[in-house]
Amino acid sequence: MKIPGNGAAGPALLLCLCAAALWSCQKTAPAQADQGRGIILGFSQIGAESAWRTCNSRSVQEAAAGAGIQLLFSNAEQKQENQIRALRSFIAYQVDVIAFVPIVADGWDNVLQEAKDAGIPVLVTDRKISVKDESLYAGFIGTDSVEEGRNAGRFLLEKFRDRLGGAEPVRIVEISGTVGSSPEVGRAQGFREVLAPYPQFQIVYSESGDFLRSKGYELMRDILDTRTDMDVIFSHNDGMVLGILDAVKERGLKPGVDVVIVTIDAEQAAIDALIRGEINCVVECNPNQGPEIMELALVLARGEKIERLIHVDERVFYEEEDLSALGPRGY
Ligand code: GYE
Repeated sequence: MKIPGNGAAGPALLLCLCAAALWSCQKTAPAQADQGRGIILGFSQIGAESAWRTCNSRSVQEAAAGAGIQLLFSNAEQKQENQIRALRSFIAYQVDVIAFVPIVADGWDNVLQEAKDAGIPVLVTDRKISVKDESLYAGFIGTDSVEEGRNAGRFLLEKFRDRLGGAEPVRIVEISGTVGSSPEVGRAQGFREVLAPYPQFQIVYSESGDFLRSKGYELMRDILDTRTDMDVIFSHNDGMVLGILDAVKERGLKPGVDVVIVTIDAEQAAIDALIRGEINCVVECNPNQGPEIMELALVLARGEKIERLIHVDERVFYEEEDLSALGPRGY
């Protein structure tokens, strides 16, 4: 699996007392100016694999600055071992709260036990984890990947309603996200759940593109070398779909017309392609989680409990929808 790094240096633990950023991806105002004075939050981010992720990092940094929370921001450059090292350094530093985006769902039990033993509350953000003891973390805030997958499936039910009950198959190529990550698992699950009652929907090929545009392009170019017998391409994120669009066009095919394209995230570039008719449906995944993360961090820093599961708001964008009033996406 080829994973680009974010630079030659090792994962940097940056003391990030972020000044007001020049540009913002946040739609909500930063939480409670100055309420966070004296609070230190250790945040372990996955890396910068997509525009979505960059926006997610910016949202966290801007919201921390707005709340006056001292943020120790660590970039794991796509490696779980770097994230575990970052969490250990937060524990050694005795931060008030730890928050992190788990690159994959498994493998967190030991380090979270260490945080618990040190009395540091942990907030899981964006991606979900699977641990033996649920008390190892305080709660989760992030996106509902299963519902996103369902929404992608529901669009296809509507798009191909004429074929429901008929004999003609709807052949689907799925390009999925990072293997073992909760969005990869959840999106695949929700998608299949909705389509399962209708046997004409057939997933004829499924491969991970690791949420990377470059991988999406390479995979689709290779797939189109051997087969064009597909009605739908379902991409687990917009980054990959942008590469997929390039590969499809290189073959002289019209994306959105010759093959139906469904994707998840709702980056500006994907919305633009939807408006151009090259994508048929974009399921939103909301990266602007910073303000809520800061509010939850303040509660945890006071030693109080938070809700176990919080999903952020998301919607779906469809072809032929009037999106002229839609503001800039910011990512
Ligand atoms: O869809 C993708 C990213 O974890 C939900 O990660 C997130 C996913 C998002 O890089 O673009």
